[in-house]
Amino acid sequence: MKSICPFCGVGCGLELLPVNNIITAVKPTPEHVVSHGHICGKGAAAHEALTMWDRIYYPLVRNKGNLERTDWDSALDLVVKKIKEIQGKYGPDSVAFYGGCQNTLEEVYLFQKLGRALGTNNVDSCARVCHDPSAKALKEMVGIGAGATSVTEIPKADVIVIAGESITDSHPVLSQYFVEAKQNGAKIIVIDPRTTRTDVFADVHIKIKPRTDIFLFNAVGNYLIQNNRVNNNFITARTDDFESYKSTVASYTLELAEEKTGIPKETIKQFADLVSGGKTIFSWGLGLTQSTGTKGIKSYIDLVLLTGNIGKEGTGIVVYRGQTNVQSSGDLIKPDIFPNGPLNDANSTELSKVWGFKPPICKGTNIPEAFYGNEGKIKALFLMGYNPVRSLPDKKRIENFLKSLELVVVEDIFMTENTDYAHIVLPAAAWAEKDGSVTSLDRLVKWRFKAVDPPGEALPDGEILARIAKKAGFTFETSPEANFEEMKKVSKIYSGVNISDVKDYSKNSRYPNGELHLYSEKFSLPDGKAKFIPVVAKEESSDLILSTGRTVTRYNTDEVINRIPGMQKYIPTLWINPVDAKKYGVSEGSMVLLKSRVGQLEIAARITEDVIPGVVFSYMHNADINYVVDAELDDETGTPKYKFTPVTVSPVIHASS
Ligand SMILES: Nc1nc2c(c(=O)[nH]1)N[C@H]1C(S)=C(S)[C@@H](COP(=O)(O)OP(=O)(O)OC[C@H]3O[C@@H](n4cnc5c(=O)[nH]c(N)nc54)[C@H](O)[C@@H]3O)O[C@H]1N2
Ligand SMILES: Nc1nc2c(c(=O)[nH]1)N[C@H]1C(S)=C(S)[C@@H](COP(=O)(O)OP(=O)(O)OC[C@H]3O[C@@H](n4cnc5c(=O)[nH]c(N)nc54)[C@H](O)[C@@H]3O)O[C@H]1N2
Ligand code: SF4
Ligand SMILES: [Mo]
Repeated sequence: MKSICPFCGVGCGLELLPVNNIITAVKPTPEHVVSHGHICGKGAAAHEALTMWDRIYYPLVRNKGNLERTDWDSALDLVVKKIKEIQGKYGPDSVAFYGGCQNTLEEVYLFQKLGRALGTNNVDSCARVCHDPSAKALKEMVGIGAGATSVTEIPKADVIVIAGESITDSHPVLSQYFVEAKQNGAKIIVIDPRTTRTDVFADVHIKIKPRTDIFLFNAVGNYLIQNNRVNNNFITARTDDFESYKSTVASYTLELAEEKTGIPKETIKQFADLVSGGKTIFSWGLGLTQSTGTKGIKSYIDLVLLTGNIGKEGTGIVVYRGQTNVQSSGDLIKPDIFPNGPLNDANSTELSKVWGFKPPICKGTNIPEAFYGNEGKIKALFLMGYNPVRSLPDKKRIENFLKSLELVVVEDIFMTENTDYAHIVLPAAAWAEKDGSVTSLDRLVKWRFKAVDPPGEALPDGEILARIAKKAGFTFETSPEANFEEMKKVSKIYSGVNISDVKDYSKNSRYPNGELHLYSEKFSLPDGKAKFIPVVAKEESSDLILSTGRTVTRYNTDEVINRIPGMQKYIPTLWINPVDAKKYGVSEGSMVLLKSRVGQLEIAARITEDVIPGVVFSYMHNADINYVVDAELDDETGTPKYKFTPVTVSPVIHASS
């Protein structure tokens, strides 16, 4: 049975081999238009988690402190009764619906529809903590909040810039395209404060000081303008606001960039010469979104416009979106926008014609606003496939917030750290146990086909949401096909996607209308032109910064991979440069105390030149790292700046007994 890997946004095609309702093996599907018969270790082992003993088999309700088995009707009656009670007491916006990036597109669509049916726009997904800065910058500057080219264009580029992303860890199957690009003679520039495995592709590695990327990009922009290396025809014909960009970057000299970023100006010049010398693809990951945030991405997209590298073969923008379906979560479930456009009466009325009810038009609360700025407003949370107690920063604060709520509903496939805080737990069917589509990081929409039945009484998330809606007096479609078609009626970008192409892995089913590279003629903004947005770099300094990120064998909060036999052992470490190790008296393998404004942790030191002095690094898969990571939020999107927490380290000295 065909399926799409449930982990990262590459969305590799899998062939599942079930025997007696158990998937015994996974093979790659050669015909898939992106993965072409490649998968990584996570995809190959994905099925092994499905049969683990602590899948949730039955609905559970907390009674005198313990979660106890109940039946579906009682559990869902209670969900609706409690939500209504709380909304009756505190108003419709006292309840929020968050999650869904490991769900299908149809489930995400139904989830936001349910929240809105119950009278609130408090709907959001983990796209918020991940690539919302990318979506926002792209929407404002080129029109659509998604990558502008497909990954299959990578081998056609002369130059590829990879900023703040480790391909070989986070999107490993894309490595094939970089190998091909190199064989074709492409030059690859990596911008990252760490040496990751992605360095094997790098012709130039810009080992930048964290959060100084805007100094780099503005200086490159200024250098190109000063040396007349910009694409004047493109700028004149296809963009707005170049003059204000030009005057903003005028003070960013190569010398200033060298001082702030720690990168020799000759290397910066080499970067500038390369991106203005041939067909270039600009790509990025969380090293920008969770570090310099939306502003950093804007200053990077300015370089795309300056060099006219968009809308043609072998050029454009690739955004390494994270989870299997996070692209469509970002497209469809947001508290400040409907799936058909801005929150206003006209759009609400248009939705009511399809939905049979009129959604409210006041802005909802997003995830960080609820968890950090709540001031008692949110009283109940419905979490679907979302594990905030592990994934949000300042973990102590999150624990206290979850404890303070009157109702926490958790809909998941496993008992997780999150279910410790749940009043009601709803057992969901996992990816291979249901049908539905997902949208990959390059806008490719593909279908997953059900291969096995869910365990116990677990149900597909879509079915659970439709049952809740029914109990609250609404009629929702349950079939994924019907929901896909309904979604197309309300989301313009998806309206041209054909479900039979979605089900055929050899077809290009990208939205909108199968376009490989967007904006060949005009941008999706009112006057058809792209928009320069000038950005001013902020001065920031700290003796030691904690950065967090990924490794190829683990996945996010580790709740799923950790269940796979053979993949369970994992010893968290803190990477520290030899210079800092000496400075702080830390030796290889010894325990150090890592401390920030919000918390502390003891962790083993790994002394390595793979990280620059002034930065320590740890994998985010460690359940406790977010006790130390601070909750500084991006000013435009609220995305946490997981890559920049001022910390101290010191050797752990235990008193001898
Ligand atoms: N194996 C695996 N794959 C995954 C995931 C996983 O958990 N495991 N998660 C998925 C998800 S949800 C996501 S969002 C993606 C994320 O994929 P990536 O974007 O690769 O995520 P990270 O490893 O968190 O961060 C990327 C890089 O940013 C660098 N960086 C930190 N600060 C800065 C800075 O200031 N400037 C620059 N230029 N770089 C900086 C870090 O050193 C790191 O190497 O991966 C997806 N794929
Ligand atoms: N320090 C630090 N923290 C970070 C990051 C970082 O770089 N550093 N990165 C952030 C990023 S980019 C992200 S995306 C978040 C991820 O944060 P989360 O989305 O909270 O983490 P996941 O581990 O992906 O959790 C997904 C949950 O969905 C459940 N699940 C899987 N499939 C299904 C399904 O079909 N139905 C249902 N109902 N549940 C399902 C899993 O069991 C799991 O509990 O973490 C963020 N946290
Ligand atoms: S690269 Fe991503 S989608 Fe492909 S098999 Fe690995 S985890 Fe799955
Ligand atoms: Mo993510």
